[in-house]
Amino acid sequence: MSAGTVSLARRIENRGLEIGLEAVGFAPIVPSAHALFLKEWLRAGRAGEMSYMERTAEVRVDLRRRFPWARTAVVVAAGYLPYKDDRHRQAGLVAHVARYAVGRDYHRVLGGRLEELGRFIETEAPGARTQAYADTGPVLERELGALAGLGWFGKNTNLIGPRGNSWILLGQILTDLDLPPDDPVADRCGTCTACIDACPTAAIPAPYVVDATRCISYLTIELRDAIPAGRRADLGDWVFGCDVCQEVCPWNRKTAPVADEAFLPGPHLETRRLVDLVRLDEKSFREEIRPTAMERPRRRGLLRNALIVAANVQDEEAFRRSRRGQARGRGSRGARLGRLGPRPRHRRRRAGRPRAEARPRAGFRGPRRDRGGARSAYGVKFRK
Ligand code: B12
Ligand code: SF4
Ligand code: SF4
Repeated sequence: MSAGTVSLARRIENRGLEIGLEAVGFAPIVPSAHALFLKEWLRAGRAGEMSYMERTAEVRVDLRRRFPWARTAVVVAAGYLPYKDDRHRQAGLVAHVARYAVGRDYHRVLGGRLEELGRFIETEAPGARTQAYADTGPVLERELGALAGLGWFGKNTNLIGPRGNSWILLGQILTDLDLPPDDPVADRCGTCTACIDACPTAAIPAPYVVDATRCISYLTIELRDAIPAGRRADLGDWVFGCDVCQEVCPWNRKTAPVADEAFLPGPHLETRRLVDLVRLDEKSFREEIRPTAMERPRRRGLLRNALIVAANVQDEEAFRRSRRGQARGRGSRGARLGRLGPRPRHRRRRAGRPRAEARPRAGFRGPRRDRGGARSAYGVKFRK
């Protein structure tokens, strides 16, 4: 590498730090060393309904298939830990929302910073080509992060990053510049298995493997349909995402919260209790939730999660005051809502059609208190 490219890399790194990134590293664009692992993961059905993972697998494992011009990935990490401990739970607010989602939508926050860094690169190296992604492209972001020396893969598969913790989000700029690669960091998990032992749903069947179909994060964020009855109790009080395998990681214990305003709790959670969330109307969703990462499962998915959590934590007021609770017993409407899942798009288009397809699945029973201890559709009992 010439002195020129080394100094350009340092300027890019410094600029990244100036605009609020925690670290910037450089990785060569090479085929994935774990291509077979990804393919096996997909074949075993661990991706569940995330069909985009399957569709883009060939590009993920070899970026040059879609970006033949790309030589280097400028990989960035942004620290996001908004607070220590369980602030929202303590305040009686919506208990558990993954910490990455309590602030503004990181796709936009990080996307904006990457755009700025991309412009800087193009100014410093006129004619350079760039393509930025923040969880939006067909990229194995953690593998690129590891290659760029930003951290190592924890056994929970999260990248444990530059400040020695995994409370980071990743993004990258692919460029045709040849920039000097950073050295990978050694794995420091050692004999620890805390994340594997603590996962409430046994979603980490082996070190470095996550079975998404069991993971609360997948069930509450990615799964579009109803959460299978046998999995509803697994959510516990997680309304959106899950942080357990990070909370128990000894590397995360001493992390200080960030001062970055973008990741501090926003109005969508500051005052919201579960009973408010189950009544979330379209207007509040549009105005308060949409600018955050919590918009991903759409309003219907959030309501689904909140109702399940209401049942799990025995919050009867929340259930009673929910639209579903109020609709219960009103024949077809109660029945229609009985599916407890966001209606897939094709069904929504035909929403005017009555009955047959609106009927709940066989065996559905609402969480009725008067059922004398029968297990509810949420997989939990309401106490008398
Ligand atoms: C699909 C996805 C999910 C799925 C599947 C998770 C998973 N582990 O794959 C679900 C919905 C469950 C999920 C959950 C979460 N996610 Co997510 N997710 C993604 C996404 C879009 C793709 C990940 C992927 O490629 N999965 C495929 C599997 C096979 O990849 P992998 O598990 O990383 O496996 C690699 C290694 O295991 C490695 N490998 C194989 N064998 C071995 C052996 C050894 C010894 C080693 C070291 C490595 C290794 O090879 C594989 C391929 O690179 C990325 C963004 C992106 N484009 O990369 C974000 C991303 C990984 N998610 C992220 C986050 C923040 C989360 C959550 C923390 C959110 C939350 N709080 O709820 C949880 C964490 C759950 C967990 N323990 O992983 C961040 C992770 C940041 C970080 N510090 O690592 C990412 C990078 C998004 C971002 N831009 O910041 N996620
Ligand atoms: S995010 Fe939660 S459910 Fe998913 S692997 Fe980690 S601890 Fe398990
Ligand atoms: S909890 Fe232990 S095994 Fe899991 S990622 Fe952290 S150090 Fe590694």
